[in-house]
Amino acid sequence: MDKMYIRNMELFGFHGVFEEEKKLGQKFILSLELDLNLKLAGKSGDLTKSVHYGELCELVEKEFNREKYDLIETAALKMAECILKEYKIIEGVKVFLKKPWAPIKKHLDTIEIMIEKKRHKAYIGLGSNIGDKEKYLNEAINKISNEESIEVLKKSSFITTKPWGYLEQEDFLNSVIEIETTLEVEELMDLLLEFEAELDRKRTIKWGPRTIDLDIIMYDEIISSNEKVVLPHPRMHQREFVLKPLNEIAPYLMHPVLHKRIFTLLEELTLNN
Ligand code: PH2
Ligand code: MG
Ligand code: MG
Repeated sequence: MDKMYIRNMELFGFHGVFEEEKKLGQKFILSLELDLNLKLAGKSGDLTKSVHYGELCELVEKEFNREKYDLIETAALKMAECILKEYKIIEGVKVFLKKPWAPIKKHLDTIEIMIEKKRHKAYIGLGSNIGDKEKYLNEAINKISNEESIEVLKKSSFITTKPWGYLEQEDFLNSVIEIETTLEVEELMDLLLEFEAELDRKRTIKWGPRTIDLDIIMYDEIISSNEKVVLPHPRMHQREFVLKPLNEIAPYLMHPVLHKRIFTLLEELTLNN
C-alpha cells in the first residue's frame, strides 16, 4: 500500500492530567502515516483522487483542539477516528503524538505514543425464530447501519431454515450482511451483544429459540481462538443457514483456516447432506 507521511506538525493544546497543563497549555508534535492508493492521483494529476494535505492538517488541528483531554491517548484516538470518518479513500492511519515538554521534572528527549486505526471488512450472521422474525432482522440491520463507525455494504436475502442443533423449535429466518467498520473485533462484538439485548434476546437453552442472534462470521482474514470471539465462526462451514446467504454476497471469499472459498464449502455441504 502507498503511504502519505505528515511529519512533526506543531500543535498547541491543553491536554494533560495536571491542572497547569489544562490552564497554560503546551506544544505537542504530531505525525501521521496514512495508507491510501496514490497511483491513481499520480497517473491522472487529479487532487480529488488523493488527500489535500493542507486541508487534512486543518481538520486534524481543529479536532485536536475541540476538547481538553487528560490523556494524549484520547487526543490521538479522536484524530485517528476523525481522519477515517472524513476521508473514505484512507484505508488506515497511524497517529504519532509527542509531548516533549510534559511537566514531569525529568530530562528526556520526548514522550511519544502511536495509535493505529484501520478499516475492516466483516460478515455478520443474523438469525431469528421468535415472533415477527422479519421485523427482528430488519431492526437489527437498522441498528447496525445507524452506527457511525459501521457501513453496511451488502445484504443477503432472508431465507427460512430448519433449526440446526436443538430441533424442537420454530423455523429460523436467517441472513448475512457484509460491513465495513473501524471498530476492533471486541468492540464490534460488544456492540452486537448490546443490540441483541435491546431486541429482547434471552439466553436460556444453547442453540435454542431467540428473537435475534448476531454472530461475527468473519473479520478480515483474522484467525482467533480468543474465548470471547472465535474467528472465523467455528461452525460456519457446517451450516447451510450461514453458507447459503453468505454465498449470495461473497461466493469467492476465502475461509482462512480451511483455505476454501464459500461456494466450494457450500457445494461440499450440500453433497454431504
Ligand atoms: N442458530 C443457532 C442454532 N441453530 N438453526 C438455524 N436454522 N438458524 C440459526 O440461525 C440457528 C440454528 C445458534 O446460533
Ligand atoms: Mg449463532
Ligand atoms: Mg450468537
